[in-house]
Amino acid sequence: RLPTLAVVGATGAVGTVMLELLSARKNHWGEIRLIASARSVGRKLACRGEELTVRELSAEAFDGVDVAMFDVPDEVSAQWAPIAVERGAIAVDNSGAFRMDRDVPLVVPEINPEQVRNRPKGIIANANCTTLAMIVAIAPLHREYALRELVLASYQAVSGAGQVGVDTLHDQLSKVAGDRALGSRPGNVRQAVGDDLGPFPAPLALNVVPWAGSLADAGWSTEELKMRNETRKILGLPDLKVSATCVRVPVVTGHSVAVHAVFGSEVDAEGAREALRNAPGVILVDDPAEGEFPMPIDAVGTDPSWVGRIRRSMDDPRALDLFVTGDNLRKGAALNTAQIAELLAPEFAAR
Ligand code: 11C
Repeated sequence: RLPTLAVVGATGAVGTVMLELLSARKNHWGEIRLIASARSVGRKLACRGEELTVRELSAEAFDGVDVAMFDVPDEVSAQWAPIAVERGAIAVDNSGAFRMDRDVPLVVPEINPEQVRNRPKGIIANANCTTLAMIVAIAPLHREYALRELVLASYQAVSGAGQVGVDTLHDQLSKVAGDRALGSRPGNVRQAVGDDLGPFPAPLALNVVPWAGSLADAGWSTEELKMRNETRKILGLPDLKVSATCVRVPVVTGHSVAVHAVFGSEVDAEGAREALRNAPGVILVDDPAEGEFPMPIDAVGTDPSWVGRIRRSMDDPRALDLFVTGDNLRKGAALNTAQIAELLAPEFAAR
């Protein structure tokens, strides 16, 4: 039989992309049930050509559900994913609530699909969007050259902070548009933008902000720690050295990462390109002479991680430098969650 799927957080930025993906991808599902918080109850949303009515998040909403996807804040997942499991569902969670739990696999279908079976809590976690953009390109290089260390700088889009992030950037851009004096004197961009910074600690228009997430120990941000910890877990390399600096940029959708990767053996740029050309979930866009680079304005709305600027380090024959861009709402969130759920669907065929 075709399993019943619940989409929790159906009205959010990721939930909206999820409904598009469920409509466009090969169908694996019988009933699709849309669930959200009380304020969205009764809203009608299109999915697979049908109009579905949003139901309120409650324990009963999970009765009869086989797979429940969660695209909600950490605290909502922490509370409700175990309730969905109690009611008989497998939970696929896109929040950070369970990713580092030893009893919860952190799955990227191109890298460790077998881990979906190893789920003692009935929960499977989806990685952070910045980690996902980068890791799909790093895993094939790790298989080729044995990864030892990553030095990362992210360039993260505002939609990583949800629809409020997108609205904030567009509002700020309209405030600064046309004034050619802005950005040439201290403080004048802040003044033009005003006090409404939305979810960000500083203006994003005409600026970059070296901050994403919240403050953790010793000056690191939670986003930087996620990149380190999740990369180690997905690749099964608990001692991998990872240093990340996470930066928010005035891009709507598409997280990018500049990567310096050190390996156990000597690398060459053409060998790396060959490994990436054949890798699932990756598209190689690496022709600077023709102006072809991985960039968010091209990667948005597409499934793969776009990889380019591949160079062997001038000072270390075991190191590569490269640039990766991926749609943070698709592979970074909804798509990877959908792919995990699709790995589960065949389990229900025989029931
Ligand atoms: C951002 N990466 O761009 C974050 C959003 O752990 O799933 C996703 C946070 C997470 O702000």
